[in-house]
Amino acid sequence: MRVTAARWFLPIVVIVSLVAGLLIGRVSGGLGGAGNLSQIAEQRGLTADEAEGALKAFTAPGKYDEYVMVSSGGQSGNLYLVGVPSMRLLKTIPVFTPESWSGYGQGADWSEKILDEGSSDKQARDLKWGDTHHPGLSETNGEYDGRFVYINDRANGRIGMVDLRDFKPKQIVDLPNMQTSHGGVFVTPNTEYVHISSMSPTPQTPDGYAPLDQYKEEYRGISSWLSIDQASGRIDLDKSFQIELPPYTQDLADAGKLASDGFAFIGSYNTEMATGGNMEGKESIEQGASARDFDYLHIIDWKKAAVVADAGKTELRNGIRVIPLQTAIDEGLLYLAPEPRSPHGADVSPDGNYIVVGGKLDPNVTIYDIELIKKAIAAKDFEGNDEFGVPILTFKSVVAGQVEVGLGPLHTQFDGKGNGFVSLFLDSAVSKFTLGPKAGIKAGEEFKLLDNVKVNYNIGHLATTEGDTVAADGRYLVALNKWSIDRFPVIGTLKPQNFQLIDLAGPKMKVLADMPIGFGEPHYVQIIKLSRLTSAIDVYAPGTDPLTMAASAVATTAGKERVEREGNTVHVYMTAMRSRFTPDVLRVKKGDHVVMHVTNIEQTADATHGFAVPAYNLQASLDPGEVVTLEFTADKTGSFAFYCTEFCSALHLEMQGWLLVEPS
Ligand code: CUK
Ligand code: CUA
Repeated sequence: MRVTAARWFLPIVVIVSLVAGLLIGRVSGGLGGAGNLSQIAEQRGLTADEAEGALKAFTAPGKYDEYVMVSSGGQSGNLYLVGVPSMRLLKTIPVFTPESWSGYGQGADWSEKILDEGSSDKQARDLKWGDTHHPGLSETNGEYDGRFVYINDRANGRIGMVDLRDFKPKQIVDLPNMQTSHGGVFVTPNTEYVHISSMSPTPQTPDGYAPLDQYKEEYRGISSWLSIDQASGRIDLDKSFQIELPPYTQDLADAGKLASDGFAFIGSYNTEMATGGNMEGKESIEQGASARDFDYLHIIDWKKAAVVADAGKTELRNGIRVIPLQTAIDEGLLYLAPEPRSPHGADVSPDGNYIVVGGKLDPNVTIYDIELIKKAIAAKDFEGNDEFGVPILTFKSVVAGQVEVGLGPLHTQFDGKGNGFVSLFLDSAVSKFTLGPKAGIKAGEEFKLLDNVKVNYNIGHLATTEGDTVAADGRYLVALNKWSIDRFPVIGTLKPQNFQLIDLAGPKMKVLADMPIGFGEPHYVQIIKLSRLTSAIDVYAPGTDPLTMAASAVATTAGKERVEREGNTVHVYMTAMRSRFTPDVLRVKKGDHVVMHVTNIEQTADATHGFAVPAYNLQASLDPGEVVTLEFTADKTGSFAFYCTEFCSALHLEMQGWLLVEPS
């Protein structure tokens, strides 16, 4: 379905020149369809630029976009899939939050299990929300491979895994020893590990409490290396390990690749270790955390750390191996490099040579070179140690260059052609700059500002197509703007977020389209070529348990539907197909425990049925081939209608039945 360049080249040239001609008063006649297009542009009040943008972003009905953007969903606890360049919303994937359409977390066994297991004793409560920030697509040899995506819950210190065969979550892990999870959901280049670090340091005490005046002694940051089972994509905590870090606020992070393979880089702020207390005569955290001119980029040798963990130089802490801070120092796993003023992003270039850091309170991006870092480590070129004894590499020895890009630089992405693109929160802009010679930039051209484009408004992250991989292709950039202010009609006091599509094809960046996001709040996205999503299935094999992706032991086939009673427990083996449930009348006694195994026995793509028993607060969605189990105790008598919630056929409205709970 991809549109070939040849098919588009001529029409685009014709249309663009027509539209341009129209605007200088040359109304074209006698050119059929193309002439009409210029009239349409005129009637709709489009400038030539706008009309061109529309053509560049437009994906015709029935055609597919070249890329799929996997977006975090912020406080919605979800992921969203968006087509690029059309910016059409394709789908919501619930992860940390129940969702009614898919019946996620609304009674179906598999989804309840995921949410329950991800809501462990640590929380001592049923978690039904999350704050998703950073999706991490799985990789092979540093390229997206379309197998899995991982997503953090910044609020509750958790991480979820979505299988890109059926695009449904399979696992939520409540991470031990860290109460928040934020920086660097990234995979290592062959998805050996998924990394996530803490944001707020946590006391590493048995009860998780320590007074704030023991912040330096008891609180610690954590870098988690979660081992991935390659067949299922699941996290195996037994094979995972954590590295204890100083109680700084560890922030965004990225994996080394190619030249820097085996390393990871985590930015940090609040190396001042401010703890607030602004009603107790102390500075607020905001003031305290901004006092120093430098914070620290953390440099972790994760391959060495894995060896150290396997050698047993760890403590078992709440079920996971932890490399204590002193061990990390002694074994040479952890180094710091100064980074200017309250940095946020830390991003590795596609070639792996450069690590770009944006300091929120500094107008420059600072660009580190992995070769210089390795040299400084080998030569013990340290400008000192931090309070915990971690060596600090000499700033001048490890920095390849700085580029003044504008105010409030946050995050950087790349085009694979030697350029970086940095988001400027305060300037509401994106700046394009060159990296150094190791990224293919000619001598004399390195570390230069090339271009700047305004965005609307207050951009947080930005993402380029395949931008986190070794195969960044520099086709499009999406700006993820925090504020939209006046871009859309007044529709209340809570405004949409705004994604803006930016064309990177020419020397000048150009905004092509706005996409208001009416749910929030996305932080980061990754953009994968559609052609890489080769694991995706259209229909489940008959009788599939979505949790295991294997045949379910309780699947039912046509003609094998039955009701089995064992004492007070009633097992119902039900099928769903257009347009009936079999059986469609269920008789139980008050107090019975009812276990319903429902199989959608269809094999036609998109023939999804819903199964809702509103009286018992149950709702499931059954895609073709899927089996779900719903359990409840029939504790109230009554004649309760159940029905299919998905408009599946001409006789969908007839797809209903009765649950009769008779008095006992
Ligand atoms: S953080 Cu949101 S704009 Cu959580 Cu990635 Cu930078
Ligand atoms: Cu099945 Cu409606």
